[in-house]
Amino acid sequence: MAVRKKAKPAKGKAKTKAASKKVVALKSKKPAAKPAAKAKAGNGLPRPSSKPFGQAGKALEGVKILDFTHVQSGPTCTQLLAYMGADCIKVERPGVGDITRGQLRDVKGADSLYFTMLNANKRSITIDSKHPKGKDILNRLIKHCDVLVENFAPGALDRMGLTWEYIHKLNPRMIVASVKGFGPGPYEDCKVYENVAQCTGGAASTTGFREGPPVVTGAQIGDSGTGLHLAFGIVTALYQRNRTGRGQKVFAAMQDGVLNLARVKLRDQQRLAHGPLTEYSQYGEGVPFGSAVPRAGNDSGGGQPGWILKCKGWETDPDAYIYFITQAPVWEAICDLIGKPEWKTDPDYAKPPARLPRLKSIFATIEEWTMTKTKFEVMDLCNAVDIPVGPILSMKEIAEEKSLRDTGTVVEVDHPTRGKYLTVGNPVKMSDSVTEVKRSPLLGEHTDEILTKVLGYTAKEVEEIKGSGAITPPQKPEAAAA
Ligand code: CAO
Repeated sequence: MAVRKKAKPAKGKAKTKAASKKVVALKSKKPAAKPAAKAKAGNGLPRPSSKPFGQAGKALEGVKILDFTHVQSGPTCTQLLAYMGADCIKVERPGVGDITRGQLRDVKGADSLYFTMLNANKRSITIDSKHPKGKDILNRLIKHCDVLVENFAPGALDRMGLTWEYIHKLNPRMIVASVKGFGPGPYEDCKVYENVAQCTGGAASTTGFREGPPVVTGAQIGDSGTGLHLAFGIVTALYQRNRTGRGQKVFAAMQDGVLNLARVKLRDQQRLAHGPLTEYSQYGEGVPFGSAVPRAGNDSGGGQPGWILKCKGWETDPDAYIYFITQAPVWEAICDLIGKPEWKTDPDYAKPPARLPRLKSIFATIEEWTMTKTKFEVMDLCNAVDIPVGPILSMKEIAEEKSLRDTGTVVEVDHPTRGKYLTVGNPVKMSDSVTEVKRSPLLGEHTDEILTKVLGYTAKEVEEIKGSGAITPPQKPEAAAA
């Protein structure tokens, strides 16, 4: 343990007197400087809180987000920031709101699960951003907030008059964060949805089976994946702002986000120039490689071969499967478990390079064993000897999994119009910033509250705003007006 040295006492009376005179003189000129040792000890940070962990506020408490997002990529980002304690003010078009409120509806008249599961812990205000009074409200919000997050089609924010120059002039501290489909280049003006990003980011061409067409994944790596990237960018921009005092643009293209998640395939593309990809089962089957990374079915993306194997009940249960990894250090344990102890010393099986051309038959043999057990029995038996395996869990099993409920990863929330529903809580757990999931807001639920309590409008001004049409749906249907 480090022992702090005590300051040496000054020698003799005279020295003490002189020193105290010096201090008085300093005090009369300017405030006493903080003792250097103290400032250094904290690296300029406040003293460690004495409050118990989890009770010192949330990580992003005090951060105000002007949430101009819709559909999935942007809302994923702002929901994560809200989970971390940011005040997310979601701006929605009067009468319409985020288009997903009405998409894939399962309960008549209630916001869809698509919306409710992406907009927890936020407040909703309706503003027509193209109405002059709506623009005034937005100006106030821009001055009030720290971050504007948006994922409109390219150019839409500019068409609202909210260019970077305009926002930056109004609030030089504001961070303006955007998701778009593509970065600058030939496709920068394109509108993009999830699967477009999966296809253009390299995921689809490398997913699926060699003999079949490209396949998109169920995980929303284009939307939610890019939302995650953007959230990371925003938090780091907030951190940099502490030093520079100014905001900046934060941009995440969905193509880039998907490519970042598919980077092992760009790795393989470059390896291909130096010979076949020996861990792909195609190699063992003697099928030559082309010029681009092929689809690899359920081959493992890493150096430890793996495959999905049938388990007991597969004939009737579409999810009675397990992912089995033949990790080299536990090869002998695998041989013992599946009743093939002779493979431990057989030169055709004992070492990883010898196994590579035989992976198909090796997995077929392991499958003969897994088919005699349920996926959970295989999981238990394998984990007992450190063999990494993954049972294929259905969404039903995940929804019912107690441990996910206990950790707050799957949360049940109550909603005034739809009743109870499940959502995914904060997947990141922090010891000093505990997430409580609050239901998504109704359309415009917090309009009055934000106008008066956040932006300081008087009751009279709010009435005027209401009468102006800036926060209410248009009186006549658009078609009739045209
Ligand atoms: N008041 C007034 N107008 C509003 C408004 C408000 N509060 N909120 C939105 N609008 C307007 C926009 O200004 C835009 O009008 P203009 O085209 O006249 O400028 C209009 O609504 C439509 O916005 P949009 O083009 O973004 O919406 P869309 O449904 O046509 O396209 C999407 C949706 C997702 C394809 C597009 O927004 C996009 O490409 N976004 C970037 C990539 C992205 O995030 N994709 C992920 C989507 S999730 O799969």
